[in-house]
Amino acid sequence: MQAKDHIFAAPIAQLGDFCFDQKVAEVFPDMIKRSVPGYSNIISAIGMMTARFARPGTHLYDLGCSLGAATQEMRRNLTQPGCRIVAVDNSSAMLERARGHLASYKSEVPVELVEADICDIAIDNASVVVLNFTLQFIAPERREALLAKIHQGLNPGGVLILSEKFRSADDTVNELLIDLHHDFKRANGYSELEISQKRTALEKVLRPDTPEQHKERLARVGFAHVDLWFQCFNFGSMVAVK
Ligand code: GEK
Repeated sequence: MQAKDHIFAAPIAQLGDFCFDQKVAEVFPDMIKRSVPGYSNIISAIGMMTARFARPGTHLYDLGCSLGAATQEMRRNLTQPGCRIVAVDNSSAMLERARGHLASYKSEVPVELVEADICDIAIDNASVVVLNFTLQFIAPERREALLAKIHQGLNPGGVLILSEKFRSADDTVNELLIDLHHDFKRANGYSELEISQKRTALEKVLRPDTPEQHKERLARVGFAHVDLWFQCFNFGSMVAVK
């Protein structure tokens, strides 16, 4: 049974900034499924793209891996020999649980779990890189350097799968997508108080870009082929091929 997310259910007098601590790690699978429209579809598609883009003897990266949901899907779909998956997160609570989660499946594919800031790690000989709802937590001024490093570490023909919460450049559409997302959360059992407290806690730590900003930046760092392959309300996923 998955632990249910009640983190913002009671009034919190001093609402701090959201962080990925022990409490969040405990309820994370429930939280992300009830909060991110399309999450399960995106995880499945990460597996499908891994099967297509992984090359023998290369590295695959899951950056901001949380409990390793994408890592596990990559591992399950990897058929090429001599590969290694590197899963990185800077939350020790997340990584501890990811280790247990990944150990509960049988697999021959080596997975290295790394506790680090994804802006500080080396990326090399990569065929697949996943940023599944992680770039949005990186300070805006550090995003381009991180994407440039990923582009440099990918082999020609390699892929980056970038999933994000988006902002729409059109204010009216932006409000509509935010409202629809809140309807989605209500339909998944979150109360008005939970929705509004989480919104406040995320305000400073999650600063979304528009799909256009993402596309322009990915092209600027050198990706030859970039497009959105999925969107549901203000959440979506892009594919960028070197
Ligand atoms: C999934 N990809 O289930 N360095 C390393 N990790 C970071 C950093 C950083 N600078 N900043 C944030 N994180 C996952 C879901 S969750 C998305 C990703 C969400 C980590 C943070 O600790 C958390 O585990 C993850 O990025 C973001 O497919 O909660 O909305």
